[in-house]
Amino acid sequence: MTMTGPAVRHPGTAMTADQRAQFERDGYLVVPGVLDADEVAHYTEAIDRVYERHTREGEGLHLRGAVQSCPELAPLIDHPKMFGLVWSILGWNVHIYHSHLDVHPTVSAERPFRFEWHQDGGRQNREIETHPRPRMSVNVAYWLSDVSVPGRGNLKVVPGSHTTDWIAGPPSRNVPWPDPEDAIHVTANAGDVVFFDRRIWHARSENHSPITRKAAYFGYTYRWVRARQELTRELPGLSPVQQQLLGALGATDGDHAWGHAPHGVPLYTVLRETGNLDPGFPPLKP
Ligand SMILES: O=C(O)CCC(=O)C(=O)O
Repeated sequence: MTMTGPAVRHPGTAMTADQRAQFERDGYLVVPGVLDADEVAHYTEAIDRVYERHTREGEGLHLRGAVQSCPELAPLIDHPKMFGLVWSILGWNVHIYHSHLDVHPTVSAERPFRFEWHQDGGRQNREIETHPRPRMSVNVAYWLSDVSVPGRGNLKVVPGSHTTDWIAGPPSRNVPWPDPEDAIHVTANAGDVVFFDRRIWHARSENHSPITRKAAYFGYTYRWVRARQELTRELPGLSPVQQQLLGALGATDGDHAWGHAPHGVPLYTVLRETGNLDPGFPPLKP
C-alpha cells in the first residue's frame, strides 16, 4: 500500500450538522473508523520504528513534532476522512502548531503525582481577555491502539467544559488532587479519531493495561498563531496543502499568514475547486 499523498488530495467533506451540534455542546467528537486496519498497521509500524530509535524498551515516548519526527505520518494531517472536521470549524487559513506522537507501555511503577488537567494554548488562556475564551484551535487524536475501555491511557475530558475558563485544582501541580467530578475517559478503537476543542479541560491518563498505548496528536490553529515546533527541514513528497499545514509554504503570490492573498494558500484553492467554500461562514467565505 502506498501512503504518500498525491499532489492534490481530496479535502474530505464538511462536518455534518449533527457532528457540529455535538461538538458545540460537548467540546469533542469521536469519529469511528477514520483509519482502516491496513492504515493502522502501517502507521503503527512507522511509530514503532521511531520508538526503537528514541527509547529503551518499556519506557514511554512523547515526541513533539509528529511529522518532523516521523515523516511517514504526513498523510494523517489531511486525511480525507478527518480533514473536513478541521476546515469546517477553522476555515482554510490554518496550520499545525503543536503535534506529538506517543508510545506508552503499561506503567511499571506509580509516578509522582502531577495534576495534568489543562486547556491547550499556554498563555492564550491568560493573555486574551474574552469570556468564554476563544476557540483558536482544535486537536485531532489518532488512536493506533485500542482504548475502548478506561485504563489504557485514554484521553480524559470534562464534557462540555470548553466554555468554562476555570476548574478547581491544587495549589501546585504536584499536590494530589482528584479528577473533576464530571471527568470521563474517552473510549475509542484503533483507527478512530478523537476531535476536540482546545479549550476542553483534558488530561492524559496512565496506561495500566498490557496494551501499549499508541497515538498521534495534531493541533490546528490559524496561520497567524506561531507554531510551537517550526518545520526544521524540508520533507520530500508533501502536497501543497501538507506544506501549508506544516508551515513550509514558500512566499508564493504575496502570501503571508494573515491570508490577504487567499489564492496563494493551497487549502483555499482546494476548497474552492471542490465547492467547499461557504459564503455564510466567515472563515470559509470565498
Ligand atoms: O496525550 C494525551 O492524551 C493528551 C495530550 C494533551 O493533553 C495535549 O496534546 O494537549
